[in-house]
Amino acid sequence: MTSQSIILIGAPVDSGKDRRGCLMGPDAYRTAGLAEALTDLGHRVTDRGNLAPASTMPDSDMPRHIHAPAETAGWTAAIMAEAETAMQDSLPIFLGGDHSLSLGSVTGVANDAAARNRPQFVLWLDAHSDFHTPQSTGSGNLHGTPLGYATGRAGFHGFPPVPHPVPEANICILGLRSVDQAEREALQATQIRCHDMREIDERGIARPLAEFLDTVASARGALHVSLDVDFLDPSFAPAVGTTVPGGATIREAHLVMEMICDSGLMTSLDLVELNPFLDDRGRTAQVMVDLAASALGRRVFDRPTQAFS
Ligand code: HAR
Ligand code: MN
Ligand code: MN
Ligand code: MN
Repeated sequence: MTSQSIILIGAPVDSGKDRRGCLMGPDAYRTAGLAEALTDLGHRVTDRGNLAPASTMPDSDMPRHIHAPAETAGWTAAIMAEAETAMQDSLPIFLGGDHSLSLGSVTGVANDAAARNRPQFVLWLDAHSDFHTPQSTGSGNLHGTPLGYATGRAGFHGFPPVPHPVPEANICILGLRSVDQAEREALQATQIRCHDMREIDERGIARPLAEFLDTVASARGALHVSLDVDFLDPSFAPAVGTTVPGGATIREAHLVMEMICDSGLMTSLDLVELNPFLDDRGRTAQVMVDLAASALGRRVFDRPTQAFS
């Protein structure tokens, strides 16, 4: 693949849930050699270091059970602004941090796409659909809400406005196996493409992905990829607070990344939910770095693109 300018943006967000540890994620990716792996592939890599949250005021309209809403709103503002800047001339990789990071990354890149008159698409690789609003979440954990926020659902009091919501039809979720009742009902009323693990077992992972990538290509869209550690089966990726058995295998995950790379469509990437406190000798951090490298050109052999449909 052609050499790209890549910006690493550390976002040690740990406020999207109760269990602590995701704040160590950016440094775990650095320790596992992310910048070196991408440089070895011929890319120009700049590490911007870690962001800090903007300061915000609590909003009394936020439901009481929401965990750390003002802190997460501050992160959202800071990440959104940084995403827009980074998109000017580079491919940003957001190093999480828990998945509430994506309240800022997805909306920030979508603002950039709107300025360029390009439709924004999102590929969500996750066991969870993360489509809650602050009113629908039972847990009160905002890492379960970024797709709700990015699509413009109401109720995010005290958070930055979302001037360019991502159209539901432009979102594809792969890997689902834990969806709350309120999310299921809301999702079923949308055009979001939801592919659960049963469908992936039956059809393979390549076909639904190829269909989505074709749509992105036809629309000449920008593609944000959000990779949650728990997309993977916990036997390969134990370092996440919300393990759900029955996830993607290492090969399924690499195939996804290799197909994304071959498509040439990816314009931004999140690596989220890594909790290094729960890792086993750094192996989950290493898997995530290897997957990012696959998405950006690491190959055994070059081969022509295959048809899957
Ligand atoms: N749906 C559940 C909740 O809202 C679990 C959300 C867990 N989210 C993540 N990211 N780990 O996908 O609490
Ligand atoms: Mn998630
Ligand atoms: Mn998840
Ligand atoms: Mn309000």
